Amino acid sequence: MRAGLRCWLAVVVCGFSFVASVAQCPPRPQSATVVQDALSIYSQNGVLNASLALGHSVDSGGYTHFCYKYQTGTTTVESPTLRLNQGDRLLLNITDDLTNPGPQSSSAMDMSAPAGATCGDGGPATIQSTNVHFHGLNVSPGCHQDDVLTTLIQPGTPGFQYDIQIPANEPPGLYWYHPHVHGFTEFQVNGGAAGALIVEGMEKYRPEVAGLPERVFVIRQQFLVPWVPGPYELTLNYQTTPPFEGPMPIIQMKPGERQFWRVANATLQDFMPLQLWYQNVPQKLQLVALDGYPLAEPRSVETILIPPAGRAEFIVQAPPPNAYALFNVLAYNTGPTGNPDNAQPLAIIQLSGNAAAKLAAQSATVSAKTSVPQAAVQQASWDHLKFAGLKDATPTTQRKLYFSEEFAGTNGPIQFYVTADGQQQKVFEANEKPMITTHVGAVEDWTIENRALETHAFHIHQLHFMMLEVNGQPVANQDLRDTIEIPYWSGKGPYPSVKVRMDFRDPTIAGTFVFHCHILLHEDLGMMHKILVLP
Ligand SMILES: [Cu+2]
Repeated sequence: MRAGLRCWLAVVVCGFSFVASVAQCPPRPQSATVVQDALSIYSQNGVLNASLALGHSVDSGGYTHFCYKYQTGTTTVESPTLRLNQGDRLLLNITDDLTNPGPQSSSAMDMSAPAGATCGDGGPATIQSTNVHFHGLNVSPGCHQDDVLTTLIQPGTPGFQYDIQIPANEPPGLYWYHPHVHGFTEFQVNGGAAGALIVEGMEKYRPEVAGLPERVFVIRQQFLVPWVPGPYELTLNYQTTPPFEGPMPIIQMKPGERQFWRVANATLQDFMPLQLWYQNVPQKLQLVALDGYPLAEPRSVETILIPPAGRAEFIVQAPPPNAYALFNVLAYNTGPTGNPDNAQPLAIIQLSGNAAAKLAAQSATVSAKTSVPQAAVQQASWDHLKFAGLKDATPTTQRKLYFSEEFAGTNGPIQFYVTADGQQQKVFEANEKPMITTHVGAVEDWTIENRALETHAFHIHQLHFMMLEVNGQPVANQDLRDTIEIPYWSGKGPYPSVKVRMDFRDPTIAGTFVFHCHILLHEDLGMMHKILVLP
């Protein structure tokens, strides 16, 4: 982030009046208490039927909160974990309760309404509009499913019904949901509007996790002033974390216990190398899935890098008694024009027998879900899992894309671009024609370069892609990902790149959808384009 852009944004944002609104969001957990998982809600008889309302608050520190409110009895909770099985249907009703959510509805920040078809309430996209993206799900981009291009939900309307068919061959794992109105995604995700979605059945592909107590951790980020990269906090299941050592969220484990951790990076921009330190020594983690796709083989690692929007699922061994145990994020260098992603602890891990942990537990109960017993697990066939056989498929097309940035005018804002090679660099517009057109049945190898002095995170909707190469070298593990970091260019030498295989063989995903950088500021400023998959 260069100074020019920061100043421009400060003028834009600080020119708005921040209106203190009625607190709509439920209170968030106190810092330095026992971390609890979000409430899980489950599909029943093949259907998960739920209603969420998007609300807004400003906390005592001035941080703006956005929240997905879910009513359970007389209690309102935030961002429940949606749990479905392969082949289930998700009926999700979303209402928009936003009123004066910060920058007042200003015509300067209204984005043009999507041209052509509209889905939902229509009208202009403003700071008060919302919609939902189901990140990672290999589902239709059509209206009422995972359509972020034409779906707009406006305040004061009856709401909007999502009706999503989870494919029978959907990879089991951790996905997530968040708003995706172009121009305002960062603002709403910044405030915390993000939740986990789990397709059950990991133990059928990765039997290592069968019988283990399961934890779902969502790491979120909040800038003090959205759009102005500056002071921010990371939160772990909505508990603020200290930027340095200090009172921190407490994760409890039983002595000798192994737990199955499912971690989503729901930050706006943070590239997170995660580690577990026991007595200052990084521990081995057994990685079993990335981006909601089980690994072909589990992997023993010390560091798990999750780019913004990525997920990692791994097995953790409890620390020995009296060990000082931390769940840490390491620093990550995003390059000369990137944001500093600093090292900090996310939580302290305490054995549930410890006196301090007992004390903390008096006010809170850990809600670890115990997964199905090992004996009950039937192994499923990998041959039927989505994207099976992609490795041996013959690509029908090769493409090259690149990320780039430039100043526009004297000391003006940076422009952020993602471009298909041979086309003109331009920022995304709602009414643009697709930058790439392909068809159902295609298998394409894409080389994506980073020509900017800043790391970017490539994401495409509706499908996972197979990792083939990094910087021209074959990767050791051909993982299936939906979001991948592409490190910054140093200013000389070849551009850093990844080569991935895109699978358009499933007719479910026919339609128009997007690929973009998942640093949400970049996405909002137009580092995104459309792809059309013809039936
Ligand atoms: Cu970016």
